[in-house]
Amino acid sequence: METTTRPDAAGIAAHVEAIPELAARLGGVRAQWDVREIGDGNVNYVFSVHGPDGALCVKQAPPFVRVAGSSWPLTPERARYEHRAMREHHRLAPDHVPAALHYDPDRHLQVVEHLDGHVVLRHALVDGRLPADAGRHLGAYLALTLFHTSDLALPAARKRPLVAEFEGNVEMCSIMEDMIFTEVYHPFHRNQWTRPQLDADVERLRADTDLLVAVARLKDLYLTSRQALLHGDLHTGSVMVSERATHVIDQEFACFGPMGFDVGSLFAHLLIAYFARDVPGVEAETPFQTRLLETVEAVWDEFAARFTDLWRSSPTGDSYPAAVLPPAVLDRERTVYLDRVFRDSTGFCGAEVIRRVIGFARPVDFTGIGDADRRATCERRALRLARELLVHDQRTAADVVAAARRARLPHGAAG
Ligand code: SR1
Ligand code: MG
Repeated sequence: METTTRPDAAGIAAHVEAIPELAARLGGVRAQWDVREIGDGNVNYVFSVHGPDGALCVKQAPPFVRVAGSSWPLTPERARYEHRAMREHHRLAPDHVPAALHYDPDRHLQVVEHLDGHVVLRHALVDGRLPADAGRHLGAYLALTLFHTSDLALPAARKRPLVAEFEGNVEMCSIMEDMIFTEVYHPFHRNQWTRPQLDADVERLRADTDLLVAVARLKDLYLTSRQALLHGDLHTGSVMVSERATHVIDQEFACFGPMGFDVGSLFAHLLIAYFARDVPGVEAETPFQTRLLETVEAVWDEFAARFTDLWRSSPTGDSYPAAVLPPAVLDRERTVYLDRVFRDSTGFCGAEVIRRVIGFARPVDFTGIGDADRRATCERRALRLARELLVHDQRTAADVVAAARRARLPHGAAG
């Protein structure tokens, strides 16, 4: 059954009621259930259902992009890939990915564990709140999901069929291919930026050959790499946090691709939050901004440490065979491998920042700044960092932090 209209609370409750295991989780009877639409993402409808004994989250994919309606058709099959990736990532990182409980292929509807007491990380950041362990949790999540779906952990005979499963997520991947790496670099009807303040910045960026080449190389990497099973859209709106826990949701863009795509996207949105808190003329970084930069470092440090440990303790894949590589050489190669992931991450971070400033799906961190001049100053600084990350290789997370701080320094009258 195709979903061509907006699902309603009664339909969601009826669906849940028909599945005894789900109804039992809620307890009571349907008339006692409280169904609310809670989704604020661009793509799908999301509801919470609370009963006397528990709660569930229900997500339905219409055959179009939610915020655009029927003017932008999109395969509802994305729900199948999301469900499949969520199951895989939950198995690998159960503390950081909710359990996928049910999938209805006809309605393109999934039911997942309700995350009690959580809020969307982006909303928390806009409110000036950042749970102390979120960076460490996200680094662990990235290490577990990316390592265990790579050739370092999976023998080729298991990895190839898994890659093949996700190769079908063509429409979602092509959104990323077009939106991040191409559309923003030429006139396209969905592009938007703070006008007229950033007009000259956009023109300059589109004429910047070094930057265009760097972005083209990243597009090639996204298209050709099958390094690990990615979340595929890891921004701060895809992360739910409570004071103690961190969970990653919304895996509909999942595909095999370069690890740096996930790591870099997360960096990008932490850095967007960092620049969004700037007040022109005030040079000092606020303590909250410092914490955001520390979080970028915490994500990378935890990721690199956990990834290295996993590689040492569970080298169960077919790449880098221990049978032929002496231990000291293998140890050095671990560093080389992570250096490459880091370089890819900073590049993808730059590309993601640019598309979020001048493309579709601009983040509320920036759009929520009512004063257009102030917003443009914040966004211009973010663009400045993005160029630096794309055109000059950064070696460490501390280098990225230093580059972010430099991007805030006044550059002429424009700020
Ligand atoms: C249909 S495109 C919607 C955009 O918002 C999502 O979060 C993705 O990032 C995508 O680019
Ligand atoms: Mg999303």
